[in-house]
Amino acid sequence: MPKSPPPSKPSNNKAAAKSAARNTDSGPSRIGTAGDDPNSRKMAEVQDLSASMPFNATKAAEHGFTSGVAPVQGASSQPASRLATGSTLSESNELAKTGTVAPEGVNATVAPLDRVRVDSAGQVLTTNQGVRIADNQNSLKYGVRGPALLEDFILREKLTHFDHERIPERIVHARGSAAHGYFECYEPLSDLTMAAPFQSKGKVTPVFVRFSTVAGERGSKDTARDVRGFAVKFYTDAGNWDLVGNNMPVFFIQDAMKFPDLVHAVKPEPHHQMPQAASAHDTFWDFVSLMPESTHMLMWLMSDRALPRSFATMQGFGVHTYRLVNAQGESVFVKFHWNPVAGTHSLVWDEAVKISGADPDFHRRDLWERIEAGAYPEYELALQVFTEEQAEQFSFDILDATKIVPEELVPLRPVGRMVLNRNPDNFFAETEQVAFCTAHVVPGIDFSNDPLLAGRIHSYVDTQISRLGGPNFHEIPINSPIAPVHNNQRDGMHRQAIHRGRVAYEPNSLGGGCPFQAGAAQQGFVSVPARIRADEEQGKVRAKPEKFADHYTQARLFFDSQTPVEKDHIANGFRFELSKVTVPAIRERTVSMLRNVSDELARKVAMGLGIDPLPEAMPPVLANPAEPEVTRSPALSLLARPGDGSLMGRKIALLVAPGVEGESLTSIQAALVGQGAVARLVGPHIGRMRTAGGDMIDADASMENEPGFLFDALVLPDGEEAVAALAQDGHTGEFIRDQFRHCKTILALGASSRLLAAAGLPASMDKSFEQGRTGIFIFDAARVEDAAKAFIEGVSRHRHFGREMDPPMV
Ligand code: HDE
Repeated sequence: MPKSPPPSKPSNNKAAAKSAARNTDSGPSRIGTAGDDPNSRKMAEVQDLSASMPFNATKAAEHGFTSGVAPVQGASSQPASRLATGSTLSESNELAKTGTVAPEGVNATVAPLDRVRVDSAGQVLTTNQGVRIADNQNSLKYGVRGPALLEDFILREKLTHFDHERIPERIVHARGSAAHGYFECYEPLSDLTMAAPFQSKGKVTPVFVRFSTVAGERGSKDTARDVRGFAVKFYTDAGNWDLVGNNMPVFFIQDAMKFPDLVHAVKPEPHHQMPQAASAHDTFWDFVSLMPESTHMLMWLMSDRALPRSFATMQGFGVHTYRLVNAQGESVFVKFHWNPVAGTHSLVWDEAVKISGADPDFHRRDLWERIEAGAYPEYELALQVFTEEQAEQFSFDILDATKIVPEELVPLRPVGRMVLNRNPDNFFAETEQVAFCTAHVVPGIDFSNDPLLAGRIHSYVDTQISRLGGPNFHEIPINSPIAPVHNNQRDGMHRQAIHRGRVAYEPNSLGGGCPFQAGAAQQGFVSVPARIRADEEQGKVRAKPEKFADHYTQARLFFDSQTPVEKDHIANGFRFELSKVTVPAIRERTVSMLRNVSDELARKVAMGLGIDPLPEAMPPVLANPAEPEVTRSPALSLLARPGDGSLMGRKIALLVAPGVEGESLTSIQAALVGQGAVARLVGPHIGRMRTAGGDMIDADASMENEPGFLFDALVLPDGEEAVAALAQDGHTGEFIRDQFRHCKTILALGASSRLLAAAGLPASMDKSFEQGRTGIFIFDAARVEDAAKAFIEGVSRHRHFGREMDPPMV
């Protein structure tokens, strides 16, 4: 065997080292005495850094189940100085644009939004290249009457940018409104979860919340009958956590495979693109009546839950079962609930239809105005926590998104509150560009095996890539976390981070191993090793667990738990929607499905649709479902959560006309405003008018531009002349009738009680009006203080359904 040559001595020729260090394409076999220049020092330090990691020390830990559940921290090494890891030696040459060297270990693209806020006060107009624009009125032409010139880069930049101002809208939930705020934790939950927002009492985590409808397009009405999205992005210390929920706790389908079918069925029909933002059409009811698992969700959708009064008065739900995981890796199942402090309040259908014409932005406006007025929407977060062993005993499957866990079975545990206290500065930059993803979880939160959730974990990232133009949507300011971001992902459309150094892979020695994997010890995300139970059949399969086939037990639980008024509204919801269906077979199929929920409901719906006799009940898929633990859940009624009764954010109309009694009017207005209500003077037209006492008042709304159904309650003023003028105006009767029909609180002061009768309100109710039993109060103007008290109490009860009639008498 030939002897190997003795190791060669490294050269100590400084000049040679210097020139070797100035090449990017070759180098000496060994690094000897370094030159005293930066190039040689860098070469030597790179060699030392790389040599400090002679092999991949964590390779062995990549194998085996045990290492899989407790990953080790990645190896890293400290360079002698920052020379070794930089991209370029010239980084120390500072310029106005380049700025300084990247601060060590910092990704400056993640920081509070201040880094991208713009205010142009006192500034001159420029192009996007920062060139000052001398004339923003005219294009460049060859002579004042001559042809426009192609060289007009200012005009072309302006038009090109304008041409591309729109981006694709969300495929579902396109219509939405959002606000910033914070989540505050009541008490540490570290026994249950290591999720950052729950680690200490009083811990505050910033949030951005987007509410939405599902079916309508971006410009569609707010008050459609629809599920509302309730998506919360928590900017936690440990990364972004998105809880992308709805205002109903169940969903139409059980498996992601059916989502495109559901959405195709509910969206406007493909041949004529009608109807907009409505489920009341053939394809939706054709699909759901062939999908009996949707029955439970249909109960919610036909109820007033689908017509919230405000985003501030609806609940939110995570829908799926998730997991909480503590630092020991122990996990429990959890359901998330958001409960509004203002209570759950809804519109009625006739009102929602009218509002959508007069103010399609009703919910967006309400959210914006509440926040501007300091009446911040607030919700309590409550958890339902249960173990895997408990879940196995339930009569339903907790992986089935068409099932709830009744509160009577697993009580709600309040854990914190969320306050929305800041409107976005720019709708597009924030509300439109925000990208929620169910895949965004943080250590301490994990998924269950719900097959609907699994599809969502894929879908949201995928949809953002086309909607927001590439894989770097996480760098858009509203989406970037406040937690540090460091990885080896590079490039792609619209990349903003400028990464220092040449390392974009791992493992590496040239970057000292950085960024290195956190491992379990450094709070890296470790999935719960949820094992499939040994007694469950193993193997690849496309099928559902048997309990998923119980389609009606919980639909019945929901219906049976409603108050009589709510039951009527549900029946009317079905009646309306199915009356818009053009194919009788689809109506009948739906009624036959409803027979499995309640014959009372099926009969009412059938009667409203002229279906006689009742069709046979649809054969259930599961003949003998398990006995439910709970058959009545009062918590499922909207009326179970009246809220704090506050008038904050409520809109009240005070009708005025010349000759109105000014004193009682201003006194009642002051009392209402004192309670946080928005009490507006609504006249035959806007503008100033003289009161009976000779003072001037200014109506800021008119019965034409703000019709009665836009208000939560109505005050009719005293003053003979004003009442006479109002009685002459056809709008007054409509205003009062809508308030009456929608069961809102009405106060008539002094002379204005005449207007009630003139509007056609039933005289038989006079007695109860006087007693305020039906939410209609008649007071002498001299008793304005008593009147205000009674009226405020009436408004805080939201609606007075005692006077509701179907069909309406007025
Ligand atoms: Fe969504 N859903 N979804 N969804 N969803 C989207 O993501 C999807 C589901 C929900 O304000 C999309 O960014 C699939 C249930 C909300 O920006 C898309 C499935 C629940 C929002 C998508 C579901 C939701 C979305 C469209 C079945 C209640 C609005 C744009 C497997 C828990 C978020 C986007 C916002 C938006 C997919 C079912 C709630 C296409 C595949 C169940 C609140 O990725």
